[in-house]
Amino acid sequence: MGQVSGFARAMSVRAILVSAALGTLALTARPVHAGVIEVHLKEQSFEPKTVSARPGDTIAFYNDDKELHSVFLPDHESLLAEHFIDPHARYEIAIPATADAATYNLVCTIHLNMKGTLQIIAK
Ligand SMILES: [Cu+2]
Repeated sequence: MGQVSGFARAMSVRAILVSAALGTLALTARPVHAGVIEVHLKEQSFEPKTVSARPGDTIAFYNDDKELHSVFLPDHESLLAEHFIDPHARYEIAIPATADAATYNLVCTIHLNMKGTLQIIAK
């Protein structure tokens, strides 16, 4: 009998420790808003066409096509200079934590009809 209650106590202590650990994880994860935003280059268009990102976020471009594409911000080359992405390859850029809210044209320099918008939204 004493053995059973000892076991039950050990289990409940363990449950408290686990929930405490999860609580700590949730607390430490919450202030970090940085995320990964996926943009697909598919059938010669950007999906989504308007990409919204916050300072600190990462944008992952995926070339889903069988042909070469590029990504380029002509108005903001220091953030994204022309970069070619092979078929089925991926390329990531990080939006600096200090970036200002702004809207930029996003283009593929190979396909002139392939246009999108990168919107950096305030934190
Ligand atoms: Cu293209």
